[in-house]
Amino acid sequence: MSGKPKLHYFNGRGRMESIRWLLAAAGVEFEECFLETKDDLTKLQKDGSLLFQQVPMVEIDGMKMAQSRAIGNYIAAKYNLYGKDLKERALIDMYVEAIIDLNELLMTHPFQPADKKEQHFATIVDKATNRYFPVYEKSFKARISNIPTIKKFLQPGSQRKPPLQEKDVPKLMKIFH
Ligand code: GSN
Repeated sequence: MSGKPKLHYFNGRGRMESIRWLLAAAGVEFEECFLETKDDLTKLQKDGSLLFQQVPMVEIDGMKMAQSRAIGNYIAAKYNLYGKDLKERALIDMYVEAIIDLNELLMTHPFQPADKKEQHFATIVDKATNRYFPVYEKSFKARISNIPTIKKFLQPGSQRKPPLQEKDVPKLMKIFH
């Protein structure tokens, strides 16, 4: 068995993408096991691999970790990406929680019923524009994109995933609903 972390999720961003980014930033190679069908999820649920019967799940350091925040916190702490003191860590937690809030809105958009989609989209635009984006520094994207490990992750051919497309929705509905 290789010592690489093994990520169990579907082949898309969702709640795993920030974990992929963290590992990429830390310069850690990882393997991915993609759920393609409901049976793939059921198999993991039945063999006791999922603490709360949910993915993301990451095999790392002899653990089968569940809960995306817990996984992210573990990787960030392990690779010194979690601040130099409690106050810096608190700041990181605040920025992370805000992005998780926004990501929840984005992730659920493709699954909104047709009559709610337009309003939901308007909410996303409003919250992104007026609540979340102003908080992040203008220079943030340029600075982060220039960290060598991130630069590599942003190149074509990396394990970074594209945004979810409408065409992917039926397959995900079959796996998770
Ligand atoms: O952040 C977390 O890992 C958890 N608080 C939520 C994980 C979650 O909701 N997983 C869904 C798949 S959708 N996205 O990530 C899941 O595994 N559903 C299957 C089920 O039987 O609940």
